[in-house]
Amino acid sequence: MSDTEKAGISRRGLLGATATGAAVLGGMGLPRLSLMGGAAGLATVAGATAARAEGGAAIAPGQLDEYYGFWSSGQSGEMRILGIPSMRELMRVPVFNRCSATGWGRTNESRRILNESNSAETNAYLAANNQVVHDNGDLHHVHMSFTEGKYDGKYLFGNDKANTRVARIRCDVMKTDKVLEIPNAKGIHGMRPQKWPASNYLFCNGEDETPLNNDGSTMNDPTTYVNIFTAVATEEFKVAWQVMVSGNLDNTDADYEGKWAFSTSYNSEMGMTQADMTAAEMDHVVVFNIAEIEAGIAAGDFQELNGCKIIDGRKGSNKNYTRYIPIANNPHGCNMAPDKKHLCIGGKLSPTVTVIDVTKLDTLFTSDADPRSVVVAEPELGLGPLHTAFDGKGNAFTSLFLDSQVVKWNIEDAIRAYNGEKVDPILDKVDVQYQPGHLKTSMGETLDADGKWLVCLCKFSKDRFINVGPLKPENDQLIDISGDKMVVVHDGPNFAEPHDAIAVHVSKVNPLSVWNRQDPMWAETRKQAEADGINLDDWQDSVIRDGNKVRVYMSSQAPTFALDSFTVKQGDEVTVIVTNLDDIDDLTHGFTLGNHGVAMEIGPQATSSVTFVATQPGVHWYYCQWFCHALHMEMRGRMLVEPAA
Ligand code: K7E
Ligand code: CUA
Ligand code: CA
Repeated sequence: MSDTEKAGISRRGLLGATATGAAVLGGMGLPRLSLMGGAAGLATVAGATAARAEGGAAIAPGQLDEYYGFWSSGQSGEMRILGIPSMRELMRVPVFNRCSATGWGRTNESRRILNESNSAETNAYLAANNQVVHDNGDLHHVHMSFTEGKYDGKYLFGNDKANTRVARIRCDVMKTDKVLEIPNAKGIHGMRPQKWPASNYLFCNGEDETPLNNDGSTMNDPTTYVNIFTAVATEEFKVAWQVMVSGNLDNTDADYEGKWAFSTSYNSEMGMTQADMTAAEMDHVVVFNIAEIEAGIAAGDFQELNGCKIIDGRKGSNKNYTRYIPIANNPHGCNMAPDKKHLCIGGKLSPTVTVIDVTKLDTLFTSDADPRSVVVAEPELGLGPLHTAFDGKGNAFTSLFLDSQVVKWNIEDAIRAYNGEKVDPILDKVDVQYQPGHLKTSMGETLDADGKWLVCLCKFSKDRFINVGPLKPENDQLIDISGDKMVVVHDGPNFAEPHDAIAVHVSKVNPLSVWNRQDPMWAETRKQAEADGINLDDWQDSVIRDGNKVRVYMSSQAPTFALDSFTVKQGDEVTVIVTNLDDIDDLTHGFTLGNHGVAMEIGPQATSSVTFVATQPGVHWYYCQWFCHALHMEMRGRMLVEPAA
């Protein structure tokens, strides 16, 4: 038994014998505070509410937020977690991006997830371009899974408009566990989980038109182009079915009865130039009839392409799969109100929001009713209406991109005005800084909408912050909507580029602090370890040679790696497998190998692995890059690479 091993075992024994790891750690080096105690936590949430009542967004040091804000990050490709109302950034969760800190996109575990569903074309492209994963993503929308119209705290989902993917994030560990490249579609933009009875489907809009068989045999004839709407089965995270539609697909939402999904289309013209895309006076919303589509699939009324069942829901297909409701030129946002009845479509080029009564939609499938007969209001709200959010009290909040405002309006008043009554549905307008896109209310896309806060994601921060060069931050503003008048209470600079966010009450989410040793994330790695006769749950300091493949197993416990050196030969393919045996809240280690572009996070009780070819003979130090202990600097060791003969 090596000295290191002895040290490790005795340290583990010490920690295991102590009820509060935090106290032990404090004694060993860094002082650590536990801020998450049950009673203390509740008290500070109450404190946050008190601060809001006083009209401020301030959350004092040591106080906790009342809501998790799950933010998209657009072209940064990650998901971010902010606290609301403090607007403090709490965490970044890599999804489609690569992450220097955590090794997402570099570790074997993350590469398995990122590449699991790649098409043959994607794999060929990556190989030809010396890439192992796509390096980017464009994550516009984050939504949580629902049970009966309410957040269930199980999963978050995100889209990748750039590379036609969707991803699932586990809320228990706040890590991405599934990535799906969607065949046949191009450019997944709008994305929403089903709300009722549960999020069995994730609805995904294909924004970009291409020939269905996109193999180059036809390219310049847009009449052969189609767009694809996809339902992903959320547990298996596989395509359940697809629908071919007329016109492109922008944003989407689902109703509270599990009957419908809806998508806006700004290019019903199937134009290939901007002039052509804005030529028609009316575009449309597509209504998807879920039960009819399921029946059509069951009855075999589909074509199969790239492993997906595609139903024809185009205009003129004379089937009950879809209906097309005309909407003024180039609509954008698509938001279902928590009154279970009203769907709000942002006009964008039209100053209106179109309100559709979804309880009338059956008539469009059972009669020759005019598709516009389901429109019950169309208030003129201002210039550039994009997205709408709700307070659960009958009011709606719409972002006005061109006016740089948020407008609060009443849905029932808008309906009365549409019916000819003299009533102004607009209740309030507030200036925002500057040119807002999405906006979200606390719990507002669920039956628990509570009308407390609104987050407005401005595309420009114009004059709001000191100049940081030609590239400026965006500005996420927090608005108090608890009173009659909206009050902007916070400016939150943010990096490229949040499109959407949701505000989820802390009672809905309950992440772990320490990983479960049996987590499926490293099941493959565990299998290999078993084959090598290694117990990943125990102290490991083994180097296994398998031809020119070398597997280096080392556990870690603050502040040591089980191996303070290991030896390989130049040209070996080396896999380093690190298990963090510390089982203490907030005790993350890392493994960074100097001059090899290798770094990874290993959370408490987690296993992580990374593979590389040792091409450079000589001495290379590895170290823990996560500050974990007073002796964190000393948590390092050497890889000795013997020159090839
Ligand atoms: Cu309006 Cu991609 Cu939801 Cu941007 S989208 S704002
Ligand atoms: Cu372990 Cu720093
Ligand atoms: Ca158009």
